[in-house]
Amino acid sequence: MEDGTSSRDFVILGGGGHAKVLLSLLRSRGCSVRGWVGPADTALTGLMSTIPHIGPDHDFRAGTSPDSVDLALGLGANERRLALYADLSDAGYRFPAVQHPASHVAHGVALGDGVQIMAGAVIQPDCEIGDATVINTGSSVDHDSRIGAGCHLAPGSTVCGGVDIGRAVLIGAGATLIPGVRIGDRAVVAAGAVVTRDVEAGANVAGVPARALSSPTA
Ligand code: JB3
Repeated sequence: MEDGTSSRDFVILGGGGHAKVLLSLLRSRGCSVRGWVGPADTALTGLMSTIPHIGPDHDFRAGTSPDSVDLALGLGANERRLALYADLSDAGYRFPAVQHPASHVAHGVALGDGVQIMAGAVIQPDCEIGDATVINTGSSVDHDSRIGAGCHLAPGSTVCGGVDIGRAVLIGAGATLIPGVRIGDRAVVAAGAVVTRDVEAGANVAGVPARALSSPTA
């Protein structure tokens, strides 16, 4: 597993709140961060203003060869993060999985490229985490669960054992998924929901127990 200790400099895509948490993670691993890439009108705050703005995406790509840096996806929005990941990895850029030192990843866990495991997160044995997925602050994924590409488990969410989550799914802060449930692609589980039954692709569910708020968009 990649632990963020690559010898290449990192460059962070995005300069908002998620990028800031990622910068903090990379610093905690002793990684060198060259700067961030994205729209020039991004309002920087606090920690983000301690690294240079390299420029917008096209300037970065024109000026930086894929084998000279490692990239980190500093965008919280699932579809945009996944699109940037696909585009830049097709162009040959590398996205190492990164893990905060105060997180725990157990034996037999498979991490895709660009996976981010934030402080306090726990992943129990034999889970699979897809490319460009974020396991955010203090969330947990229990044994034998499978999470697809481009998902976001927001802070404090709990995924029990043997859960299957599709692609580009958002699990809101503090939500709980009981053992064995299946969540379809692009579904949204609202903060604090308790999911006791399978959720269809594109559905938006909330409450305790969670119920659909809208028709699936799939
Ligand atoms: O709840 C938590 C712990 N984190 C939230 C995170 C998951 O999502 C956080 O509180 C925010 O709500 C949100 O963070 P994020 O993604 O930083 O959102 P925002 O503050 O809106 O910033 C989006 C960033 O993406 C900005 O820095 C933009 O510059 C950048 N961005 C947007 N489009 C892009 C592009 N960057 C690049 N390189 N390319 C783009 O096309």
